[in-house]
Amino acid sequence: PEQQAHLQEEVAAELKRQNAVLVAHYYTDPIIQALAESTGGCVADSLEMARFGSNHPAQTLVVAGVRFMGETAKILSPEKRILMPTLEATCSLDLGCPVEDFSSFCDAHPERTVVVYANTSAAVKARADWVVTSSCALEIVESLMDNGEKLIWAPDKHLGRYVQKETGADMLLWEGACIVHEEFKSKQLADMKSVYPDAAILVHPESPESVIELADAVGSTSQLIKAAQTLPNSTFIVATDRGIFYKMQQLCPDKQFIEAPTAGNGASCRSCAHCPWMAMNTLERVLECLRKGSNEVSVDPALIPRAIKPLERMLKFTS
Ligand code: CIZ
Ligand code: SF4
Repeated sequence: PEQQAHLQEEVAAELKRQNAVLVAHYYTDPIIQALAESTGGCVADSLEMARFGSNHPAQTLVVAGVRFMGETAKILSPEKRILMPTLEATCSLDLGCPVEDFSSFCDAHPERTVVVYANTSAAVKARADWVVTSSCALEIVESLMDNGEKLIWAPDKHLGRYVQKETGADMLLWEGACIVHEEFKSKQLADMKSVYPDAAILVHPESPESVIELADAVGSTSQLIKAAQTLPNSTFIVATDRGIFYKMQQLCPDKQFIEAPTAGNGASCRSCAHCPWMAMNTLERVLECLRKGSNEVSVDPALIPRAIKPLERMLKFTS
């Protein structure tokens, strides 16, 4: 702990010296989230990370999260220097949606509007009409549907299925999944609920449909944090990355938060309620990228003019 405190001070000093700002996702280590807060940066979901980064005057952003978050920051602010604690932190949704296959899929359905989740590569975003995150997907799809548009949705099939069910939109779904949320199991969740009958169940819609069906509140990370604050329950079973407990506990110190069960709880499961790529963001690596100016994010300049359009549409729609 003493060493951690020392590292935190060093990062804070380095951020100041370089006039840089730390932008962290809710799924990163609580130590990194606390540091982002105490140094004038932000802790948020991917939508608000993107907005904060593009609005902030700092010329250097340190993005603690996964690769697509750093790329999004670069696309929105090509003139800024974007550093990441690691460039190896990817996402199973991004990996499961290679641009060549995705482009062919889109080409086969030219009459459909292409909506992609933020968890995708810059090249996939460049092929899209809209980028959405889980906190604005329902509203954006609803408005496209009101406009009479038929959609292609990629890459998360569970979130896609959920949005389709809620809105009734005509959507062709890509077959991607998040390795963290896909592990939540409805049978075990129902068993846990019987042990905590008064608990409210909070579920991120990247989870399987059978898990979503048991939820008292379904939503993005920021929406689940809001539900934890507004629902009257004192106990919550939470089906998303456990990194979110930092913010929930901070805002609701008297409430109890329990991790929703996964099939492989224990040593056998690499991704049980915690994203292995988010976990690659350590305090040591935050300091190292700042000191060395290493792990600078680059995006093919040829992609930026096309990738920025669907991102800016999303930011404008939600502003
Ligand atoms: O699972 C993710 O990567 C999420 C929830 C991203 C986001 O929208 O903040
Ligand atoms: Fe991707 Fe899932 Fe990790 Fe989020 S939690 S970055 S969706 S693998």
